[in-house]
Amino acid sequence: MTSKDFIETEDKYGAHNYKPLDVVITRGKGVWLEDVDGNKYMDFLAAYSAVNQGHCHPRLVEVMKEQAEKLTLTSRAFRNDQWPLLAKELCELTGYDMVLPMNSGAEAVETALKAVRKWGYQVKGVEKDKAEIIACDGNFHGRTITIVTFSPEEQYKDGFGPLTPGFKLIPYGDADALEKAITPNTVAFLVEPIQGEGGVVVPPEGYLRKAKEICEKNNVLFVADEIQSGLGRTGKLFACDHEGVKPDVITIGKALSGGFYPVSAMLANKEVMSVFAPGDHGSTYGGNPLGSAIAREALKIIVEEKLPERAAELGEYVMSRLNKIKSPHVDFYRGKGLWIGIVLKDEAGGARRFCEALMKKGVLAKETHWNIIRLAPPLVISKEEIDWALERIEEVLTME
Ligand code: IF1
Repeated sequence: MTSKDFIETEDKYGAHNYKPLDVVITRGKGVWLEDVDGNKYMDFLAAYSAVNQGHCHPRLVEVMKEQAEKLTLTSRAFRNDQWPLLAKELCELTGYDMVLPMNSGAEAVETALKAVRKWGYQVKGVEKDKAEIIACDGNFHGRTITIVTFSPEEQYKDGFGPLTPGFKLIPYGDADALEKAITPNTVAFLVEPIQGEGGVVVPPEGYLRKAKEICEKNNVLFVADEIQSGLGRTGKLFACDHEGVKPDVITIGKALSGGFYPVSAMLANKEVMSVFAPGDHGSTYGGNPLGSAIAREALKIIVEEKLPERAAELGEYVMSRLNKIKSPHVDFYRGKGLWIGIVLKDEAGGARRFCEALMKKGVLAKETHWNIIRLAPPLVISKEEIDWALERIEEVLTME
């Protein structure tokens, strides 16, 4: 079958809930991808930061094979010998007391929403069904009905009502707005420390610290969604680490399994996690031995291969090189670590044509909104590979 055949088959039988670039990938190794026609591409999206460890990391292939031959799923009706070790290792790495495992990122966020609501009723003493959660304009936290309720993107919720009550949106990066929005019924503030879908939006310096202080003062839980920003992408293990902020609750996913298997989690201290009693929440696959074994190894790779440090160093290098490009189309660059948004001028005619031009040159990147090119390669990328990509990025940014 050729690319064209695969595309036709997908479009005939698969739901049309995406509009992907027409490249049909069949294999991946490190930062490299290969399509069914034998063309090679460098991956500058990294599956939205799920493959920070690089495609088909040999250590993950090994662990996955080994565990798959041994035991894959018991459900949580029984215990297994991998989940306890993942839980312990995650808590030791992150400094949280306890962890609740799920599969997708959206499920981890849903878990956090349930936890903070129940905390509000049981611990804070909010009246039944009155809990309020504050989120930010420009957010992306997933696609469930409750999560799209507070999406700023009309399309994400249009046609899916009735939606879930109890959410309020405030401008991102504005700590005063947070202070003003809090009421006695506010149980939590949910925030991406850097907004991904928003277009790699880095909030003003000190914002997270200030927001955390405001939350503490008002007995409101600070919940950081680190599903995309966490696990090395921004140059630290968590994006909140840049401001020395330790959220009350964090959600992680994506790179937690290095692209091998959907594994997500919510982390918190004992006070918050203790609101969950047996039967309150769960998932058939959450904490399964296959996913847990993979996640344990994926975390070890992040630490042992110093992926956050690499992201910090190489990110700075990419940013300095980008700033030297004289492009008629670029308004400005922003980002942290190996997570960079190239914000184009209105006259540039949108980011899609630049991403398509990059694809023709062998670099796969994806636009976000209409005018932002997002760069987020796997964190195992070498300086030589970055130079190779930058050459092509420069060609594209300086084209007509
Ligand atoms: C898609 C975006 C990126 C996330 C944060 C939770 C989730 C995500 C901060 C949910 C997911 C994804 C989903 C993916 C595209 C992607 C994305 F453009 F849609 F927003 F990365 F920028 N919190 N982000 O970024 O995690 O349930 O998907 O595992 O196609 O929807 P999930």
